[in-house]
Amino acid sequence: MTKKTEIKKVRCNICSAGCPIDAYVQDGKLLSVEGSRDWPGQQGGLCSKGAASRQYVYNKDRILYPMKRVGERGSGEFERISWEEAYAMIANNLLRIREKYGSQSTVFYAGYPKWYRPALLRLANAYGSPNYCTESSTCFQSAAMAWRSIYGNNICFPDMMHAKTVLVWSNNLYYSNISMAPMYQSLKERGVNIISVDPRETVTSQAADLHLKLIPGTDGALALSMGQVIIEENLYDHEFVEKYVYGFEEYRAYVQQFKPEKAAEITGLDADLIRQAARIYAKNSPAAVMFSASPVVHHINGMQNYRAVMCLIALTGNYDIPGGNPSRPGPASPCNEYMGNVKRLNAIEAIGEKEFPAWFDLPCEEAQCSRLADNILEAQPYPIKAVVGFGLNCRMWPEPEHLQKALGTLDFYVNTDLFLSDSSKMADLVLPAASTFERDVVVNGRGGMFFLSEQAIPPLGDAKNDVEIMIGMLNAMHLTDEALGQGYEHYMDYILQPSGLTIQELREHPEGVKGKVIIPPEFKTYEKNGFATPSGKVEFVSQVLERYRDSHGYSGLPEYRDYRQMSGVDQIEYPYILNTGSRKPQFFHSRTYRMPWLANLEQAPLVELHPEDAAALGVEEGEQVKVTSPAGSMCGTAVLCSNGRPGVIHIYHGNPKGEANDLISKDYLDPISGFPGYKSYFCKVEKVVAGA
Ligand SMILES: Nc1nc2c(c(=O)[nH]1)N[C@H]1C(S)=C(S)[C@@H](COP(=O)(O)OP(=O)(O)OC[C@H]3O[C@@H](n4cnc5c(=O)[nH]c(N)nc54)[C@H](O)[C@@H]3O)O[C@H]1N2
Ligand SMILES: Nc1nc2c(c(=O)[nH]1)N[C@H]1C(S)=C(S)[C@@H](COP(=O)(O)OP(=O)(O)OC[C@H]3O[C@@H](n4cnc5c(=O)[nH]c(N)nc54)[C@H](O)[C@@H]3O)O[C@H]1N2
Ligand code: SF4
Ligand SMILES: [Mo]
Repeated sequence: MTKKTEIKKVRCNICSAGCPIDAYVQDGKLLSVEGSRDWPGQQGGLCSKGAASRQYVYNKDRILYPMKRVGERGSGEFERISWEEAYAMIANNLLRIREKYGSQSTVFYAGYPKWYRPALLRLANAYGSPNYCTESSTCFQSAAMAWRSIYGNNICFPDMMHAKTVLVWSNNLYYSNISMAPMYQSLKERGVNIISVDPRETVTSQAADLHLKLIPGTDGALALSMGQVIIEENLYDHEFVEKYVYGFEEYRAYVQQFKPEKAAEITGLDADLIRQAARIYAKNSPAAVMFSASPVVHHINGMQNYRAVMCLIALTGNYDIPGGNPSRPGPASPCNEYMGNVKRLNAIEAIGEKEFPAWFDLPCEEAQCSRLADNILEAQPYPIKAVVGFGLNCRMWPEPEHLQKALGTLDFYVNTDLFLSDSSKMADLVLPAASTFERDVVVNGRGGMFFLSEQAIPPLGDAKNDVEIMIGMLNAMHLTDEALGQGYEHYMDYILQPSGLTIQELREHPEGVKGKVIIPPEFKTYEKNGFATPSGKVEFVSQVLERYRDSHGYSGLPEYRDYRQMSGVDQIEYPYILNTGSRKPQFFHSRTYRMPWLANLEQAPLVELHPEDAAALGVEEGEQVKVTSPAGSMCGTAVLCSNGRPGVIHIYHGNPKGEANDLISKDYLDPISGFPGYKSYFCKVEKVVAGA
């Protein structure tokens, strides 16, 4: 007999916004989804990706069973096995490898999903490996490092609700974080001054009062120039600077090189516009800076560029005040998002430690794995023999085939994913992850609220949630961990402990429960606690970076170095700046290309050209073009876009029909953060002539 339809309360997990979904379920099947009607701001709505959730869950590429490789690596030939066999295979291989090569020879890697990361770190620790790492080697952590090098604490997100001025330093929330749109719109209604720094006109920048449409990757020169204007026009906060800033005199002297006329040459902006932006930001306090996890730091000079931006907050006295950038909650880093703060083992050298030492001193609590492929292929800093991946996909990394090749040489490689991705095909063993509709997960919301994202349907096939799989691995290897050791229910209670709540309470209250407030809502905390930097002050000259001046050429000041000079690329041969990966509403990295509703919106990879460049190349809208960089080439369809700057080519990444990451060199990395220069490499463009 057909049962009646139930509504289950689930959090979408296609991106990290975690929008509340009402899932309509009948007979264990997901019938439809809509944004929770009882959630303010959602009211039935979901973005295109969330609305297509059924195509995510019931996708033909879903991995449904544990499967062991039977064909050649990469052939995609697998044979179904039981969970017992899978766990035994993992335990045998990982314990053998640990015995022979040491615990550091196994790398534990997490892709974009954030919720299971603390558990993976625990698994790595229990095994004894310092090599816990994530895709955050390309996302967020460089901004977090920049922040820590100045302020010592975790990044302070803007208090836009109380700001008079909001400086949106590269963020296109209408595409990348749509749940913030109502709040952003309310800024306009309140008459807040909005300044946007973005090389393109976007929905977000169009709502700004001032748009600084700079050349990508020149953010540091702009920020230093704003600093110069603020000091010259005596608009800075003398009291804060005198009392709390270390290195102000060096900074003051350095910014003299970036008078607006000079910065205008570097950034392609008008000098008066730079002055205007500096004045609006400095004169209309409280002023908040809104950051992004990626575009400013996806350059080989990106970490220092963001440091230059972040110095403006202290310079104008907007640090830790209401309406500025207050030092209060907000998920501090992906790893602290959940309770049970746990530290990475650091007794053994981790991958990335020699090349990117500041990453480890401004502790990112994970290893820097941008060079994972080289680490494997060159046995550096020691042999890497196994990878335990949860959502590892080469598509997001520069020169994806290089990582594929490296994965193919491993002694043992297991990947857990929802889908049989390209990198899953290289594995010896693939494990089926449950989607958000198939698992219970504790969700930590704003203001100390906790929710349960409830399991709406039984897992498809033999799928299990990622943390259950980690628990299975831990037990199979007879390892111990206090949070994971007693099963998944206990794990949920364990991570809830600091909030004083239990999983039972969350089950009884689908509307959410308020937990104990751990960090009180105080401002100007530095008056009591100082700053957790080596000098105890806000460091305009970072002592941590200075440590590596001789060995690595780092500078304590937020020095601007121009990537056009640093790159070593012949810019006569490759005359265009290549900016890859600005978000599109319907795509989420490599994942949503699998969903027909979304993939059908764009049949081919699009290469966005400014009309002036298209005219010079003799290319018309819709024609095929070949884009070539020193690293590789790809073909796509030309789209003429006047919202960007002439001389800059934009391509989205992750498209299986044409991968922008094939164009980015694996060695084109920020020497401080290790982040790839996804947003300012170089290319040439040619029209593809049919039959030629
Ligand atoms: N060219 C270029 N490249 C970029 C960027 C760019 O701007 N330009 N951006 C970079 C940034 S900021 C980021 S964050 C990275 C993202 O890089 P990735 O994390 O690699 O991105 P995804 O493709 O979203 O996810 C990786 C895998 O996780 C799987 N997955 C999804 N949900 C789950 C789950 O619940 N469990 C498990 N086990 N697996 C799951 C997906 O199916 C997918 O195969 O890309 C980076 N790469
Ligand atoms: N739909 C969708 N949403 C996503 C994602 C996705 O793949 N799809 N990915 C998620 C992830 S992992 C991340 S990190 C966030 C990123 O979130 P956002 O930072 O908001 O996303 P982007 O569109 O990459 O970049 C924002 C703006 O930065 C501009 N930009 C590019 N280069 C530069 C530069 O050199 N300087 C400056 N100042 N601006 C620049 C772009 O033109 C763009 O308009 O989005 C998240 N949300
Ligand atoms: S913004 Fe879209 S994809 Fe992200 S959680 Fe919300 S509905 Fe899901
Ligand atoms: Mo990201």
